[in-house]
Amino acid sequence: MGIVNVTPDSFSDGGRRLTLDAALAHARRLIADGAEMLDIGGESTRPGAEPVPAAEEQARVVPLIEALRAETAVPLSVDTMKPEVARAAVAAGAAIWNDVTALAYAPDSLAAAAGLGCDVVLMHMQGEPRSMQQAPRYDDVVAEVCAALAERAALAMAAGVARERIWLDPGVGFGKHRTRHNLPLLAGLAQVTALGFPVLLGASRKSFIGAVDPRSTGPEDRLGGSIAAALAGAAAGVAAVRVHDVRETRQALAVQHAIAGAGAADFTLHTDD
Ligand code: 7PM
Repeated sequence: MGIVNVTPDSFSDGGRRLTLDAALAHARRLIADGAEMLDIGGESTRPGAEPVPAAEEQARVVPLIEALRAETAVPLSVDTMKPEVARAAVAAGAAIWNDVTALAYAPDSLAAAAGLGCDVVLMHMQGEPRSMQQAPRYDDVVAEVCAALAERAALAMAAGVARERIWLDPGVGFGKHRTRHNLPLLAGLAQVTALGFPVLLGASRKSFIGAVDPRSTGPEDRLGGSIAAALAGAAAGVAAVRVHDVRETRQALAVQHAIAGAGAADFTLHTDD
């Protein structure tokens, strides 16, 4: 799953069309690099970010979803906690509602997801985006994340979301201490996949990587660590990884897969292809 942000930057500042064109160009590149899904976000879910009003968020993501829908069959996901934005995104052609609050932000989120009939990603977060990194606490991070996700999945199903529509995500970096919580969570991912739902893992460029590697100079300098986390996820059976660097991640996964296959080939076929 490739990450597409539709947010004004220093180049496109003030220009809706420039922002859209930059995001569209980026989305096309991710597809060419092998993305099998795209996650489109209008920046409402960023820790510490200024809250973006629903109308603004919708005006950012809907035109991109419409433009992509017209040219690709790649499933599109919308990264939002607001049911009105999810509704508009699905109407525009999104197939997946990726909600970092696991449908807990608005009182009508669960019913909205059930009514939309789209896939939903239920991500774990302790606390709320503005304050979640202040003092995250767990006795057993893996067990508590699993219990919370199982509870949100049960609530979603009770509200009418079909079991087959539900994805779970451990929420790396969302109310987790950079090393004390994120690393054990990544080490224990097999317990999340054992819950029986497809799991999405988002570790790309996150700050725990910078905490492990003191040489890392910032988010752009975390590719190696992002790939290490994606490989750990694949080994634990996650169904998808949410990443910035699709091409490099696919290459790493392809080599991991090829090496795993080579062991068996050792005592069967001996060919070069
Ligand atoms: C600043 C801080 C900018 C954090 C962006 C982020 C996830 C997600 C995000 C995730 C799912 C990022 C995050 N992360 N949705 N949305 N899982 N399902 O690093 O891990 O992209 S936003």
